[in-house]
Amino acid sequence: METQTVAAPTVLDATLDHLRRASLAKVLKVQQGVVRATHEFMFQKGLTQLMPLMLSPITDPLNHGVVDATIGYAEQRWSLTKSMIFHKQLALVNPELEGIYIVSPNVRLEFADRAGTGRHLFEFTQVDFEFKGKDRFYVMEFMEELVNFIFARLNKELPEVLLELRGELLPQYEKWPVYRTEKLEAAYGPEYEKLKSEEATEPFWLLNHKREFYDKEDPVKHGTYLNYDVIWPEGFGEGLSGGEREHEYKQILKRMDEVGTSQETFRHYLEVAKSGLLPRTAGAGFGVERMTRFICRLKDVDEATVFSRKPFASTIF
Ligand code: ASN
Repeated sequence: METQTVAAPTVLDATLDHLRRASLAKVLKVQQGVVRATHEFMFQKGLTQLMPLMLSPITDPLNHGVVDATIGYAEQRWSLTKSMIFHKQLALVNPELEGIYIVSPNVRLEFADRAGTGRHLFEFTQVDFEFKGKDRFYVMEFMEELVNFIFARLNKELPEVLLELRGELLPQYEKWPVYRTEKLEAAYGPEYEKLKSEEATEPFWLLNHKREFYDKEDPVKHGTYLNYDVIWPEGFGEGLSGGEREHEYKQILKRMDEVGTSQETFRHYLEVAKSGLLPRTAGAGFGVERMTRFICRLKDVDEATVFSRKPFASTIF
């Protein structure tokens, strides 16, 4: 007698399911709306758009470990871009550039422990922006205004899609609440970010993460940092990070020492800093797919991709 066996789904089946799923086209429309509105806002505010770079001898050392993504070319090592933080600072050495932004692809080969977070992709896009001579208050207000601008645009352009995907139109927010990491941690324990995000109904700011050397230490209160994250509400978690930047040579060296960053790797960047050319800047970057996820209330950020980029998922395209 013949037995019918059902073949186990292959990687190709899973890829095709991901590619052909019902909501994809609508999610992409929303994402396109986010990018279009962002460009419009940046243009109105006078920022200059830079094209992204994917390779450089230096890139963001990041606050957490990832798998090395470097290649050899022309007798040196080139890193795939993890963020364009240093190129933002260096671009602003040009005396005529004041505010810049980049729609920037980032490759971060996350370890397997980030596969199930719903928030991580090993390749994603961030809108990265930076201002000369501005401070954290300016950047935070800028971001709040940008989000209201994007949301108002989407409500106008795609109301039916929003109703279908998120069940309601997008809100307009007043000023976002501001919290400090150490206070939330004391109140909620180590999972403070997740717990507060789950409880929140509007985005909020989280100040003072001890992070990469380039985020400025408070010159008055040593050991605290002039940086900020946006946390999306309803449990969607972190959506932006940024800060005022270290730009003074001695302070950069001190911070590199503290966090264990190689001076050798950054020797040319350090030379620029030593010559006093690095301007005082502040900026941030938000994840495009994460914003799409929040807007569309997607379970996993990977639902904002056409080709899965979930850490360690077997992927063939
Ligand atoms: N874009 C971020 C910033 O401006 C850096 C990052 O993505 N790690 O601070």
